[in-house]
Amino acid sequence: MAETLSRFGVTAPEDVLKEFDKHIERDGKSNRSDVLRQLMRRYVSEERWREEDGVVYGTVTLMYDHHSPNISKDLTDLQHDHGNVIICTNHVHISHDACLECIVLRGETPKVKFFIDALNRIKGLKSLDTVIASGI
Ligand code: NI
Repeated sequence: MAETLSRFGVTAPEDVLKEFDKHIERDGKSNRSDVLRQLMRRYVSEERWREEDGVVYGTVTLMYDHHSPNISKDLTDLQHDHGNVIICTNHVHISHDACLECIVLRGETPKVKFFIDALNRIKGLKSLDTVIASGI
């Protein structure tokens, strides 16, 4: 059966759109819609675990400048408060300023969710990427 498609409008900053198009062209992707559909599917699958019961496993990868005010202390305090869902943390000093941190998680969905939501509220993170596996 054919998929029913819906059309919607997207507003984006010009510089982001310009770079988006540059990558699409470089990667030989056919158009913006294809890439957006792919990103939407990934997002839906990434967020699905939040509605499931039971134990989930995954990682959170953070990038930040450790000179950013309070960030090192905030990250350490938060991880000490949520030790029950953290299996281990890998910290790599990428350069004089930049840090990469990968936190491996295991725990009941609400506890993992609570930790990730708290991480998202930490000021100064350059990126935060979550990969969670559920139903395994
Ligand atoms: Ni570091």
